Amino acid sequence: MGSANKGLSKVEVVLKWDPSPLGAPDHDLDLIAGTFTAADPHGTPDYLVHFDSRSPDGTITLNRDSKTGQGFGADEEMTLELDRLGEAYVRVIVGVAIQQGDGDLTFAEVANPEVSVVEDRDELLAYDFGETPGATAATVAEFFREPGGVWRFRRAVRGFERTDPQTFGRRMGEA
Ligand SMILES: [Ca+2]
Repeated sequence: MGSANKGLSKVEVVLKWDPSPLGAPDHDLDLIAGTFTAADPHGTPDYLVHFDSRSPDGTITLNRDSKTGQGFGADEEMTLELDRLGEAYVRVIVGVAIQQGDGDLTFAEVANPEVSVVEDRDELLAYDFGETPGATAATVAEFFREPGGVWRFRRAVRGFERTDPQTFGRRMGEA
């Protein structure tokens, strides 16, 4: 049976960006995952996973986080073990939010933001935020459970303008 029939099991999400110019305030981007149950698949997330919030059952893990984008390779990295999620969960949305100071910091103002979604060696998504330059947060990926039980991926790019990370976390199910 090919992987197309098997569905997704363990997925990695990687976020990279370059630091702000010398002397400018740090650019802090956050990977955020929201989980949704069949009772409310597009409403308020059942729980969120980000730098300050862990998955209660350990199925979604933020392995690496950054407040500056400094260093080589991944700045933030998240693992989603979709096949271990409880039966109640039917949908997971992954997005990226920019921490806001004064005013609205958008993806167009951040140097080289890039997010990718990979399972084994298969790249499911590579996105450079070129479609959402004026947004301060954006959903990028949707995982959903089919009636048969297998998990599928769907690209789900949607920008949220003038939205702080907390508000984005509450609204990301609208994507
Ligand atoms: Ca961060």
